[in-house]
Amino acid sequence: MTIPLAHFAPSAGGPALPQERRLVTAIPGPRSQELAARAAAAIAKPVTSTTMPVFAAAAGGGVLVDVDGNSFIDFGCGIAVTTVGNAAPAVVAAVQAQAASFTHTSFATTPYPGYIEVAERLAALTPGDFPKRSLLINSGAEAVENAVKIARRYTGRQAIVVFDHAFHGRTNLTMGMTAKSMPYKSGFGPFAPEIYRAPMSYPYRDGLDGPAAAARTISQIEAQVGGANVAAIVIEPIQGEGGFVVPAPGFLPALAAWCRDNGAVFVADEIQSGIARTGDMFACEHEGVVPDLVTVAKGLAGGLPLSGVTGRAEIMDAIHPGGLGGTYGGNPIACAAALAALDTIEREGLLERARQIGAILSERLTALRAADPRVGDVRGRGAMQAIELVKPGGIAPDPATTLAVADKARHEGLIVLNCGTYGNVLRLLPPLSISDALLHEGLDVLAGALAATR
Ligand code: PLZ
Repeated sequence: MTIPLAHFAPSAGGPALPQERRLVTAIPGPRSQELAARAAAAIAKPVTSTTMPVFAAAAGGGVLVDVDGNSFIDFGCGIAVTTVGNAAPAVVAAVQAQAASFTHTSFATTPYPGYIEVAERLAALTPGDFPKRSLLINSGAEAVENAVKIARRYTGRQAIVVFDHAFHGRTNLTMGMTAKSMPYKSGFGPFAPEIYRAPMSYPYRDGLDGPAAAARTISQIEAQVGGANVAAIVIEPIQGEGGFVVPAPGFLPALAAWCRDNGAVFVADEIQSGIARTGDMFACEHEGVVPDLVTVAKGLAGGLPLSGVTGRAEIMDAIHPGGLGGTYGGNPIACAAALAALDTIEREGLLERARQIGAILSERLTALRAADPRVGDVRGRGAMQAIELVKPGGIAPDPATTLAVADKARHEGLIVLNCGTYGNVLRLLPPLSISDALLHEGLDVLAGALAATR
């Protein structure tokens, strides 16, 4: 796919921005430094960015331009959100048109067509050839909260099974479902009851194939929770914040089958992995897994806050009238953005583009691993891939090198995010609107940062 190189319009994002890495000041530049001082005086310290030291002015295609005019290659998409590109033209137009007609009515008060259209699209796009229903809300955590609510009401059971390295959000229930203590949970308890953590399949670290990993997990669930008590298994088909862990083939299908046999609801949390990111619309499709419920957010609405739960009609409709909702859920502007983002994926062939990006990432990252013993593992799918950094000679995590490499790359004009339970994973999440040239240049910057951190 080619990005049109129109003239530079400093206040406008979208693909019209010059598609180049260009550093014109030290990082951070003077305007970013000034904003950082204001942020420190006005914004709560715990929400301050620890990723990029610069402030955004415009973004689109494969770049983000800061307030000093520095242009960064974007391998972050926020946090895996602007999959169709930042300020994607169709999204911008849809948002402008919807905002000009009405901004809000509350779907429970006066419904509108956009919400229905998004639900229809999600029913068509999610795996499974059966009647489906959707609920739209605002954030990923809210989607996971609702999936749990629905599964408990439908099954009449309480236990929720989650996994090592899982991330499901920062609300009280989803904090409890999230695995990592710092920074997500430490000091924020007590957490909600009836959350049970089971072993994840993590081929690089456990060396188990899918069936063996599933047998271990299932025997733990049966012994410690009991099949008859499980309302739902909630799992990220490719884990996000926990380190882009891809379960061994066969693990997800075995868990889905166990849910079917035990009357539990199988929930795929596709908030980070879904909506074309992996080269399939949903990551669970890769293994033909059909979840009962799917949670979506991030890539769904081109950067606007919108999330959803989509699943089997009989499960979703088991809730009493008025039992699900929220003031802002399915906001009309966010719905218009989602329809435009989904159209963009279709019109521009972005599933195929995600696979092409995936082929380039795999090849380049595998070459890095071959040349550098600190790159222990390369994993992921499509435009969702990562390297795990370890101390050479073993698999001991190396978070210090990971931070140093990320910091170096960011100062060289690449937005790159870290993640992982042990803080030793660099994840690459380029927008599907990035050009091959920028993708390669971003990978060159990453390789250079690795070489400079020896
Ligand atoms: N489920 C799989 O990836 C959000 C959050 C980072 P919200 N991931 C990024 C941070 O520092 O909070 C996420 C996810 C998966 C749920 C969520 C939660 O989505 O929209 O952030 O609530």
